[in-house]
This record gives sequence, C-alpha cells and structure tokens, in this order.
Amino acid sequence: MILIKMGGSVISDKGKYKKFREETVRRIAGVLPKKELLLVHGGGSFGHVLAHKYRIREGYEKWKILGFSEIGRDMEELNLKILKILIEEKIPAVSIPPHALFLMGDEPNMDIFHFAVDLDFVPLTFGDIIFHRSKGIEICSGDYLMLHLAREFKPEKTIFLTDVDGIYDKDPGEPGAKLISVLERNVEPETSTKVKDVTGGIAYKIEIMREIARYSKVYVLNGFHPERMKKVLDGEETIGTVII
Ligand code: IP8
Repeated sequence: MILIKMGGSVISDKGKYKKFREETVRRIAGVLPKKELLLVHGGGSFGHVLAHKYRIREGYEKWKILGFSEIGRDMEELNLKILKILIEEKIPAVSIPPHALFLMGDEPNMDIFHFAVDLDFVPLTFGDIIFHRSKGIEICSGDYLMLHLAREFKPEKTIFLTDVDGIYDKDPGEPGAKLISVLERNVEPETSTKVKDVTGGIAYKIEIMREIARYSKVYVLNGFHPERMKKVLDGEETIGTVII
C-alpha cells in the first residue's frame, strides 16, 4: 500500500483564492499507481483563505455558518477537479469527504477505506470542514487524515508532496537553508516553525510525519517534480527527505 498527500501548495497557488494547478495535478496523476493507493489532498487557497477569515478553528459562532458552507463548497470543487483528472488517467478514485464520514472528536471510521481498497478502488480524501463534538465546527487537516490512514494501513511508503524539495534545516526561503535528506524519527529536527496554515504549518506537519514514520517509511518530495515520486515508487534514490 502507498499513501500519498498532495499538499495544498502544490495543487493550488496559495496566494490566489481558488487558483487550481491543473497541469501539475495531471503530471502527478500520470505517475501514480492505479491500485493499492490511498490519496489525500490539502486545502491550499480553496480552504485556508476562508478558514482563516471565518476563524473556523476557534469553533462555532452563528455568524460563521455561511462561511463554513462556502469552505465546504470550495473544497468539494477542488476535490472534483482532482477526481476528474484521476479518472481521466484511469485511476479508479472514489471521493470520501471527511465531513460526511465522522465527527471530529471521534475516531475516523476506516471501514469505507478498507472496503474500497479491497475492491481495487483508490480512496481520495481531503482536508475539509468538519463538525466537532464539542467545538461545533472545525477544520480537519489532510495531515490528520494521513496519520489515521497510516496507523490503519501501515503503508510501505507514505509520500508528502510539497512545493519545496523536502524538509530543510531552516525556512527554505532563507539563504543557506540546507535540505535534510535523512531525518531520524527520534531526533528533534532543527527546522523552521513558522506557522502559515490554519491547520498548523510546517511544525505540526513534521510532528505528524515523525509519528507516521513509526508505521511507514515517510518521504517529503517536491510535487512539481513528479519524476522524483516515480523514482521513490520504483525504489530508486532521488532528491527529497526520507524520515526513518
Ligand atoms: O491543507 C485544510 O487541509 P490541509 C483544509 O491538509 C481546509 O491542512 C478546509 C482548510
């Protein structure tokens, strides 16, 4: 089993509300396996712009409800764009929207994922709006789903596609930043903790990745170079970070 997250900054331009990167997604889809695959995608500018504006992570307030619906609509729109491309590439993907699958605060129900995979489908889930047992409303990040899928399926490889070459020792935008090719799960990395996303930014992501590395070999790769992912899938060396 292979578990892949297409990060929001790869599939969309995070600076422009709802700017989809169709060609990039098509190139990624072109190198994906057609079965034994679990797919997750992030929100990018389809999710984070409005999630921030409506302060969804702070929980329910009456004035937010239309905003919550709008984010749900935008995420389904993004998901449908990706789903169409996957199917055009002959990948039998089936969309599994988290907000209709479980309540945050409960354990996500994995039965549907198992059922789909056993029938050779490729489940496609995503960071989403979600109802929360105590807060009322919340954002469910794609990374949270990655963790639960990794725990459940213990994939041979887990791949995070991002807009940079991997994990760096400091913010990759800063001069002198070095790519960390191998990160040991038990070693606290020296890296940037700048928070950009409503769901926690790179620090939270690295924490999740290190946790996933208990169950799977984790790779952080540049999604704009899908040939690198192809190499990882083929068991070859490439540019990126592996967490062991
Ligand atoms: O980009 C967040 O998912 P992520 C989804 O995986 C929304 O953190 C709706 C902001």
